[in-house]
Amino acid sequence: MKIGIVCYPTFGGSGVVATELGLELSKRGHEIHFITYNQPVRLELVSNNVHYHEVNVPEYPLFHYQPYELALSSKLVDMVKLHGIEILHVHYAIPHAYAAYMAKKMLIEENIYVPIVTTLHGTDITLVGSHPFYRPAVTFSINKSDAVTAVSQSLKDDTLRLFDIKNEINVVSNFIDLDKHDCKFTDCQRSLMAKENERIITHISNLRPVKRVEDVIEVFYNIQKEMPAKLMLVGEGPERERIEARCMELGIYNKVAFLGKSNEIDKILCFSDLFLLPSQSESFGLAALEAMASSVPVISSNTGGIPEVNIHGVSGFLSDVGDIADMTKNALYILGDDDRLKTFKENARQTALKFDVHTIVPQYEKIYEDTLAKC
Ligand code: GMT
Repeated sequence: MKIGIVCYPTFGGSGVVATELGLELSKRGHEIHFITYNQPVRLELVSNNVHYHEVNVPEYPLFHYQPYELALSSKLVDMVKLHGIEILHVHYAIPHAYAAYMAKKMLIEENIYVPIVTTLHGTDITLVGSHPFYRPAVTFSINKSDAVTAVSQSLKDDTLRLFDIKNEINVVSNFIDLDKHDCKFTDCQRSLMAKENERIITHISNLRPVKRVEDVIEVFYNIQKEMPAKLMLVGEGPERERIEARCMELGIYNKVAFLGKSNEIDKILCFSDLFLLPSQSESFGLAALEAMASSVPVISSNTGGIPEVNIHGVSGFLSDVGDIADMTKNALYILGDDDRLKTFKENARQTALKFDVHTIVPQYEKIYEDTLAKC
């Protein structure tokens, strides 16, 4: 199939999922066209089957807001015509599903029919999409998609609760390439991160308020009082300054490594003993799955789709949002005994197997085939 993929090219989960999906589909023989405003961060273009088409938005000083949706719709029309793209898969409803619908309508005028698959990722539904200013357009574009998927059962339930949806929603989980998380680094590389006797705790996110990074700091503060430990904070975002200030205030700044946007996540996770994800809301929690695939147990909040990924008492523990005392207790339980830690590490990897790329990607292929067959 010739598949057009529209996504955000950033470090965020939806862009990562879209990119990994496109790369895996290309390995399975499909021709993939990424259409977005920057090259997606994890995109490797050294492949005959993978193409990247940049959406440019000309700056016009009269406009307070530059019309990205318009530029995207036009680019989609051009790329479908030029490359014979058969199906468009848009990741994150806003504004991609809306722009794709406009492109589809324009193409129909030229007797070209391109169906649209929309994947809902989380904040496009829960935080942003359900805002009254956006809800009518989001509802419309979900209902006008030819197929809709959500990355967890929890997100499907939220979508049905928050919007008036007539379309069927298929749950297709986020996935992971387990081979990419086979720890292949040396102890000498670990020694660059921490001393031998120190436990390594990790958090990876876009440091937005929804991630509750302040809880990560509080839990880590409690852990390091009980045992030697280091915290790896990976990612950039609006909370960083506040978090740095809090680390200074608590006197733990020298135990926290602010690693920024890193391309070495596999290495960092390879040496981690525990992953913290205390988010306020999370449709799936791809970062937790990446940790688990690297054999890192997860201490997380019990919210959204996380319980579909992190299994309480097996791959880690779940606590109520903001329950720092419970998260600390669970973290110390896992970290406090070498044999127990080893068991949780093995369980984490085992639990991640369910989300293997080779199990999940065929589900998308089936949706494309069924959608094309209906048109
Ligand atoms: O919250 C993020 O890290 C970014 C956000 C995005 O839209 O890229 O992530 C969402 O999509 C991911 C991939 O499907 C999910 O794993 C995340 O749980 C989800 N984030 C939220 O729901 C807050």
